[in-house]
Amino acid sequence: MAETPATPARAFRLGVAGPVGTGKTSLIGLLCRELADEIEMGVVTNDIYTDEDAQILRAAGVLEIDRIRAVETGACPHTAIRDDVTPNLIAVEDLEADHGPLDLVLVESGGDNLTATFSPALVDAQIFVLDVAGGGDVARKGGPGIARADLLVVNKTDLAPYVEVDVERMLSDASDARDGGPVIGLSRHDRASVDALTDWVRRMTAAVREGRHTPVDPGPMAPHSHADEDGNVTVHTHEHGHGHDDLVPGRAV
Ligand SMILES: Nc1nc2c(ncn2[C@@H]2O[C@H](COP(=O)(O)OP(=O)(O)OP(=O)(O)O)[C@@H](O)[C@H]2O)c(=O)[nH]1
Ligand SMILES: [Mg+2]
Repeated sequence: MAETPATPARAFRLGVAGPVGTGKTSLIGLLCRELADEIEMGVVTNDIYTDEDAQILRAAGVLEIDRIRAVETGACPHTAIRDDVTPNLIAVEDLEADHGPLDLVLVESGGDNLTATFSPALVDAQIFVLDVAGGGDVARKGGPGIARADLLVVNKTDLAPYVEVDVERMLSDASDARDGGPVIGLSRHDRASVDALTDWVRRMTAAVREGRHTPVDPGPMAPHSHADEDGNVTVHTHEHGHGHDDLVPGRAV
């Protein structure tokens, strides 16, 4: 009797993280535009107080409006992608219940610091996005997202001449920081780079579907601080088992 191909119980969850303004929403819009005809997709965005990124994607018409959901984190977005993933997990599960079976759900972290990483409890793989406008040295500085995300994207390569960045050098520094792990220089104006990105996502989607991919935690974020409305600064880390519950004003936890 012919074997029925195994159907995965749920969609491949792909996180997109990176500093503010590097092009995470644009990259997700690009992937929807390029792949929605061949892959069943959904999107979840994270912002502190708004659903602006979801609105941008809906307005761009890249995907059916109800397939784009927003999580308003109410706190720094990395809390929701690293410490308490529940609101995001619920958003992904709701999407799948309403539109499933889906092949791929893209989860965007709100713009955050250079070391924001997703928890493997939330995503199966993650893309970390830098841009050339952030400076040619950024890739060399490393950090868990740069060093160990499943894919590093150096975006907006079309802007390199204006910000005096040597793209080849930045890509080779990035590759060194990742011990040869995949790096793609991307510009929405450069067709070959868009094809490289969509190929990677296609291959990763197939690998997850066929059980050939094991999620890896890029590692905890570096210690960092937050200031509340009264200007009180709280320093904290994201070691395993320690979340914002452990916040102690004025000292690292
Ligand atoms: N020149 C150029 N600009 C780009 C490219 N990709 C994105 N941008 C622009 O970069 C700006 C920021 O893009 P977003 O996609 O909103 O960035 P983001 O990382 O989602 O931003 P936050 O969610 O606020 O952190 C926008 O003005 C985009 O149009 C690109 O390939 N080339
Ligand atoms: Mg965004």
